[in-house]
Amino acid sequence: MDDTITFEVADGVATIALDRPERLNAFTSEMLRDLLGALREADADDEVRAVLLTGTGRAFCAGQDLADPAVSGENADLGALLEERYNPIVLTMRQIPKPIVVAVNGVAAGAGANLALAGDIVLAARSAKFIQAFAKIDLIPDSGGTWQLPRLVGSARALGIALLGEPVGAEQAKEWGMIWDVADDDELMDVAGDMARTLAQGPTRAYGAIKRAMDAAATNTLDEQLDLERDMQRELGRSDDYREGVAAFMEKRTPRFTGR
Ligand code: T3D
Repeated sequence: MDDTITFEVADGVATIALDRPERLNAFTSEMLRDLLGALREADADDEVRAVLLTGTGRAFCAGQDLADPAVSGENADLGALLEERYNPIVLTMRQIPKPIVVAVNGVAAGAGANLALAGDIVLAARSAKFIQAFAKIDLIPDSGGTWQLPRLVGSARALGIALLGEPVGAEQAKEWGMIWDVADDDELMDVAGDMARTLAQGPTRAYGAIKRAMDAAATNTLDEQLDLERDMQRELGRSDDYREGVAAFMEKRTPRFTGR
């Protein structure tokens, strides 16, 4: 890894920070490679039960670094960049069974906004804003933006946000259902850290199944979804964590989930 991503594991939480503050954490190819590596490391490490993704400095991420040779050369192939770098990150974020909390500490623009929205629980600092900056440079929202936005906020708002490219403030994003919650700027990391640590103590098998089921609902019929719920519930009903959850409820104590 170069030094544009930081990765730390503590209390069952892998904290990944985009760390190129002098460029508002805009992505270079190497940084994208390292972000994918960090997500895969978090997935593979049994000690990690939740992921916290954030940015260093005043921004979350300004999207693709527009000065990077991968996008600024005459023969730049933006499709290849998406295929090789951005798309695997989005898919990995959705496929990792561990919950991903995103703490949007400042502006999130372009692919930076859409990678934030690929998380499971998105918390934003009150001063943060989300900008679909793409159309301003003759591009479409990528990194899953055209998939996520209409699902989150409905097509009227998604189209307005994408066509106009205007900043959507944190409070507005919450009101529209784009994100989970807003915290005061100086409290964001405490709130996000507490949430990630709480999730890390939780029933991780159920969390993974919840992520899969919610995503599957985008393409399943009701019939198919009911079948999926039945199959998942059958499997979860045989888990140690299910037995522990029920026992703890009956005994009025805090459950001790193990992920088995
Ligand atoms: O290859 C492809 O294009 C395919 C993939 C596309 C994915 C994408 O993400 S496309 C969208 C790329 N992102 C943008 O278009 C956003 C560009 N940035 C901005 O609009 C603004 O910087 C912000 C709204 C994010 C923040 O504005 P502000 O006023 O708070 O800060 P600033 O002064 O504009 O930026 C601070 C510095 O960061 C500045 O450098 P300087 O003047 O101090 O030397 C600025 O140029 C630099 N910076 C900000 N964003 C980028 C960037 N440098 C390179 N690439 C950036 N995306």
